[in-house]
Amino acid sequence: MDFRSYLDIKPEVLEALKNGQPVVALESTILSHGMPYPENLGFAAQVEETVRSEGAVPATMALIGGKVKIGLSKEDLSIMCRGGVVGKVSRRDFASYLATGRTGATTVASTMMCAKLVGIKVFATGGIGGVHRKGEVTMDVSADLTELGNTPVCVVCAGAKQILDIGRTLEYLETMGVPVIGYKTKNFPAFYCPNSGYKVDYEAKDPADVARIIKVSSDLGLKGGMLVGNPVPPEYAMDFDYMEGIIDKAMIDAEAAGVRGKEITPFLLAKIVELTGGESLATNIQLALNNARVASKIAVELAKME
Ligand code: PSU
Ligand code: MN
Repeated sequence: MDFRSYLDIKPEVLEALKNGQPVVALESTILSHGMPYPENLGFAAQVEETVRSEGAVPATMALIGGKVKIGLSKEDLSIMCRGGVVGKVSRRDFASYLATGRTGATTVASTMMCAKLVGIKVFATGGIGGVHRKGEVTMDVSADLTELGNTPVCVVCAGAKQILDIGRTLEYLETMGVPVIGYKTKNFPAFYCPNSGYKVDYEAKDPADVARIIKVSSDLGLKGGMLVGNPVPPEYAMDFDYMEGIIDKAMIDAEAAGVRGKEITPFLLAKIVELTGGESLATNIQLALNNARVASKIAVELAKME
C-alpha cells in the first residue's frame, strides 16, 4: 500500500504544501504529556496562532484512528489535550499505533517522521529529549537524538532541560552528525535558562542564516536534521541554580516512585511544575511560543529561497 494512504492532511496544510507556502510542524506530546489540562489547550491555540501571525501554516501532528494526522482540527487538539487514552509515540511505537488505531501523541522523533513524510522542513518544539543523567549506566538516550541524525528536519527548540546530561547530549549529537546552531547566541540554551554553560558550533544572526543552511543541506541531500537552540526570552528565564535544586528533588521522587523508560520525561515535567508552583509552566509556554515564532520566520525565508 502506498504510504500516502496512511496520511490525513488538513486541507489548509495540503494547500500550503502544494503552493510552496511556509509550513511549520508542531508536536503533540508537549500537549498530552508535557503540560497540564486546561493550560495545554490554551497553549495549543496560541502556538498555532503565533505561526499564522508570522505568515506560515501550523501542522500539529498526531496518530489518530490509524492515520497520520498532518494538521489537527479543534476537536483533535482537544482530544490530545484531555489526555487519558492518549499514548506517547516515539519512532518505535509508530507502526503499532497505526496498525491498531490507537490515539498517540507525537514526540520530537515521531513529529520529525511525520514532517518528512510530507516534506515539511521546519519544526518548532519546547525542548528536545536527550541523554539522561546517569545515561552512561541506564542507556536512557532519547530517540529524538538518533532521529535528528537520520531525518532531514530542522528542529527549533529552547535547548535541553537540566533533567538531562546536556554535555553528553551534545556529544551524542556530534556523533550523529547533527549541526547545533545557536539563534543569535553562542551558548546552547538549557530550556528554562538561556545558557547551559555549553557552546554551540555556529551562531545564526537571523532567520535567513538558518534557512540557507537548511537549503544547502537539502540541495546536497544530506540525510540528517539540524538543531536550532533559541534561548528563552530573558523576561521569562528562571535561575539556573534554583532549577538545579528543583530538578534534584524531582529526580529523587522519580526514583522513589520507580518511574522508568518513556514515563520518566512526563513524570519529571509534571513534578517540576508542581515544585515551582506553576512558575515553570509559564516559562515553558513562553519559550515554546518563542520557538514557534522563530521557526515560522525560518520557514518564511526558506520558502522564498525555494
Ligand atoms: N522535553 C520538554 N518537554 C517535552 C518533551 C521533552 O522539555 O514535552 C517531550 C518531547 O515530546 C520529547 C519527548 O520528544 O518528551 C522526549 O521523551 P523521551 O525522553 O522519553 O525520549
Ligand atoms: Mn528514554
